[in-house]
Amino acid sequence: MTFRLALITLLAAAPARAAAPEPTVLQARAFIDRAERTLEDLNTKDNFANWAYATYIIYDTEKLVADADRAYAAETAKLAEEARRYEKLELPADVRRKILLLKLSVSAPAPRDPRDQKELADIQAWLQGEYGKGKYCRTPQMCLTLSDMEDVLRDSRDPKELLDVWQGWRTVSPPMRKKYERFVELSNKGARDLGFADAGALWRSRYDMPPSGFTAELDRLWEQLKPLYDSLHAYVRSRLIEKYGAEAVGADGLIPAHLLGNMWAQSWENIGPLAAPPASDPGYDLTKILEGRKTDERQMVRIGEGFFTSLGFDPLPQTFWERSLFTKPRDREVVCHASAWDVENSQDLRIKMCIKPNAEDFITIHHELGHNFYQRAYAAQPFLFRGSANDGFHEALGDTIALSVTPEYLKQIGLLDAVPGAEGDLGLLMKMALERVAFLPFGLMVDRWRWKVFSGEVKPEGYNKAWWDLAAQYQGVKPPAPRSETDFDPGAKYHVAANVPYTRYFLAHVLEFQFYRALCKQTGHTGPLHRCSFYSDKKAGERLNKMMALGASRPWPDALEAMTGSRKMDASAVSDYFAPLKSWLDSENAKRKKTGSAPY
Ligand code: X8Z
Ligand code: ZN
Repeated sequence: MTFRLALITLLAAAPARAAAPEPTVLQARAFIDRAERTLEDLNTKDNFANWAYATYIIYDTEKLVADADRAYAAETAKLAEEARRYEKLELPADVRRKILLLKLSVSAPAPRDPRDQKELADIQAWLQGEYGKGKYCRTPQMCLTLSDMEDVLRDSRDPKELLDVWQGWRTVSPPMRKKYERFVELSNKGARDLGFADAGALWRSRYDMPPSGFTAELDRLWEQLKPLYDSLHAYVRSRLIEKYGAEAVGADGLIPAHLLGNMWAQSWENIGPLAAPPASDPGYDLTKILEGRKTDERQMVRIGEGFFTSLGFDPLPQTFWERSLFTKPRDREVVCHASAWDVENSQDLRIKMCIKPNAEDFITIHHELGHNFYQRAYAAQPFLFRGSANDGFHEALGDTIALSVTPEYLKQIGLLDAVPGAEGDLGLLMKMALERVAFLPFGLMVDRWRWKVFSGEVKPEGYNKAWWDLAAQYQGVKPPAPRSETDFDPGAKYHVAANVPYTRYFLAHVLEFQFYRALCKQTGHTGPLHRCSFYSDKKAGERLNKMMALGASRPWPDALEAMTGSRKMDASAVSDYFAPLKSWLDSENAKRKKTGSAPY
């Protein structure tokens, strides 16, 4: 800052010189072409470093990743600043859009000062590593990884044991707190250097509309969805009271976070048997089927790939099978959180995931492969357009495919002998609601928290309280043990530690139902929406491909229109899908209220 001021004074004192000539449109295009070439090269290097770190966390890979991240973010910030010269020109639409995407592309934008740049990249790499290595040691000899603790939450119904691992995992994050505080300061500095109010404002500017319009869109969608979530929440809560007792659950209308089968209470499919509607058994359990057939990790991925090839997509390249990480290595630290990679513009696609042979991971495999097939579909786009229409689209693709994993589909591929009749519908819908409806408010609250943190509305001394206030407000969930500001529970969630924006998952959970409904309509499906599978429908594949091939070249409403005929995100497809469950939940909840068995 001092340096810049000094420079201005110097210029003012210098004799008048001819003003720099106005740049031309031709120069603007040459500039952005060059920027893309430079960034593509740095991005590939950064990808190699990140892969090495995420699959082998040691001091050296941490340093390599910090340096590669820093180089990429610094170059992006420098180019974004240079691009300002051209912004006043009457630019062709593609050049203008690329300049915009350039400015928005880095989630923790680099500040101007090189020392700040290094500090920011160092903190980011460190936080990721802490999360990946995190363990809870009951005794010095008995340490549990996140993966071990997730097993407990999935399978145990002993509240003491559940509480122990819930608290145990959250011992990993308090050391992150101070660094996170500094991380917020530095990313805000970078965002301000680019002309945004703070880093949260930059994130909210990624949706082809003014940021305030975007938050209003989120509110509108949540209003559409909230009644369904509330019905599910009330029913699940009353079933938990039946299981664990009124005292264990409490009388405040909230659900203790350790009873929902998931470390973050973000999706509840693992308590399926506890919440299943009586007398509506779909008659199969995918986890048991996979276990029974001894389906291994690679085979699970092959089945997922099979869905995509049935739609007409090419099989994944040989290198995918050679370079991906499918299982948790025994001899080294890795970041187990699932991710999909495009290391060298679609020539080197990979996934990294510590797969377990269960239904939850089977679905996540489809999610990850959706990323890879998206990446391949837009590979011919110029670098800055290699992304999805908005980040929700990328997250929605694989989930759309997974909605087609119906009993009918499982029978077609030989995993299931008999398809349940209509009597299994409620059970099927409940499973899906526990997975996807339960997720919705969590998908919103994570970034509501971060936006407040970035804007300064929530200060470091209120980090943890603000997190749980939002969990209560949106999810109706509460911590099962007293929390304080010595804790840092947000850091126990991967996307906070790794600085991955989260609203994308909320959007995805709306978009995937919209995509699915449109594709099902096209296949001529009749009957309840949730029984539709577009497996092996080449026309569905073509339509998906057409949307994905656009990459980020057009504003997202264009891509949505190509896919669904509508230019608006719309939660009515979610309501359509779950309509029979919603009426059943409402009548059950009314009955329980009347008999006093559900204290709301
Ligand atoms: O992080 C993921 C994917 C990778 S993009 C596994 N998801 C969110 C999460 O795990 O919190 C998918 C659903 C939400
Ligand atoms: Zn994803």
